[in-house]
Amino acid sequence: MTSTVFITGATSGFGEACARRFAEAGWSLVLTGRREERLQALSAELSKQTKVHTLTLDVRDRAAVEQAVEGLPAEFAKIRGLINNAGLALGIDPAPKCDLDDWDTMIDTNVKGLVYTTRTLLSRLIAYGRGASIVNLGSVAGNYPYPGGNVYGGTKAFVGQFSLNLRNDLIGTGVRVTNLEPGLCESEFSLVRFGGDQAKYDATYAGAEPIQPQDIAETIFWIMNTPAHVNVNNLELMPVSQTWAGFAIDRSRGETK
Ligand code: NDP
Ligand code: 8X3
Repeated sequence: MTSTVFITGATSGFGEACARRFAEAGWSLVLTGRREERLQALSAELSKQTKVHTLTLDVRDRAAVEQAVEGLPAEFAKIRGLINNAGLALGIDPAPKCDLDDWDTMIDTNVKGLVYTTRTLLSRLIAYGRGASIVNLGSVAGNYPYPGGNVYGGTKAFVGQFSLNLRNDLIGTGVRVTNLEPGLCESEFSLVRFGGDQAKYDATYAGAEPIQPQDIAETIFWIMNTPAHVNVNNLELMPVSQTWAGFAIDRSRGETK
């Protein structure tokens, strides 16, 4: 029987790379994102390899998510894999300088969008049962604080705890849940974060040999194809070039006795 994977945010980066990786292995694809043209182009390309269904939607729109899933054609209705990938960071300013609208957008997308998609697809994943998987895109930003990480890191910490709690609730169903936590990866993520500033994008990755979307796709493909009795709970990935900085210390108080 053909397996079907539902990928949110398939119009670039990890989601697009996952679409290619799963198509290569013959999985049917349900691809979602807001940019219709990109979805159509990817669909036209991958339809030569496998069955593809596209859903142009904004994961923040709960009704749109529910209607899209309800209206899935019969041949895409049985879902084995859900990749909750759609997400973004906006800005890297310290909290007092942040735009509250940006915080809203990150919470609405990374937290609420992921929750809407998960809840709406759960019955289909449970119906698939043994061998089904959910992979949620968390981040190292959910594990470690960094300057300017504020709400973005908070949303990814939510993804981590939600993933663990979901595992508990799905015991006995056969559905696996993984929180995948990448570090520095090269994708449009940084263009989005820096408002399209190409120089900041280039500086982010310069000389660092960051993880590529294909590396993430290969990892997700592996997670979803581990034996059905195995659950990868959390998996954190960083490029070899990335480690941790030390604690920050405020020395503005001058000499102490
Ligand atoms: P990209 O910017 O390349 O891709 C993000 C995808 O999310 C796009 O396809 C975009 O599609 C989609 N998306 C964003 N907002 C919405 C929305 N409201 N509704 C539907 N789709 C949306 O970034 P990455 O591939 O790098 O990131 C994917 C995920 O991985 C994100 O959750 C990110 O937080 C996480 N991550 C990224 C890391 C990195 O360094 N790159 C590291 C760790 C985690 P469209 O604009 O067409 O809607
Ligand atoms: C993306 C990785 O370090 O830019 O989630 O927050 S980081």
